[in-house]
Amino acid sequence: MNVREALGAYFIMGSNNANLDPLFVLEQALKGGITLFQFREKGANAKVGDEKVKLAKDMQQLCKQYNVPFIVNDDVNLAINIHADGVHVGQDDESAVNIKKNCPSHFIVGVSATNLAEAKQAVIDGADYIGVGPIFATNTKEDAKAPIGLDGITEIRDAVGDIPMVAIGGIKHEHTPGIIKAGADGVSVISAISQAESPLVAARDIRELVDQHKSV
Ligand code: TZP
Ligand code: MG
Repeated sequence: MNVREALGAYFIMGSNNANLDPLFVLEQALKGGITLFQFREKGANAKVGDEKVKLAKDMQQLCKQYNVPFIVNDDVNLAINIHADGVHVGQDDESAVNIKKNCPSHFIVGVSATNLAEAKQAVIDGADYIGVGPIFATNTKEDAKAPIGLDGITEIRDAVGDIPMVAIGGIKHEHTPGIIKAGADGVSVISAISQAESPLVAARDIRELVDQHKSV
């Protein structure tokens, strides 16, 4: 997988992020042209156990139909067990160093960074990409840190070299050009797609802006 390319229009969702059937929303987003999907099943009423595994597998299957890589948030064992394309971890999760040691070599490991020090450490730890943010204020993540803004993206980009990097947090489709100009390889969104009146149109709007502004 070309990680930098995959990071363009990165959709993240769990069952509680959508008001409609999450599988329907995911398929709409796939039809709209998302380039990567992360299964992030956490927070209020999140599915656990067999139900979580079933939803993950159903979503993975959909992603396969559209040739879009499927990444699991936090749950390294689930990612390995269902042969996901990778895992995304935050600062309080298993370390990227460990995951890299114990996972197949094609496994993509993404790490969240909320500031420059965390971003630099993620690179040292061998992350395949970093997710930086929140860029703007967001209600989707309860414990989100202070927004770093577009300047925060540029500051991190200047310090970490050319590691694939995606921006997250409070992003709407119209932010895409500015985010890419600031130094990110793409945008990752939850609510801009999962809560949109048409997830298909929302995904297509983001994808079109990514294609127009990203030079790969
Ligand atoms: N990490 C930092 S902000 C955030 C995560 C998971 C939430 C992003 O959701 P939204 O709806 O795109 O602001
Ligand atoms: Mg986490």
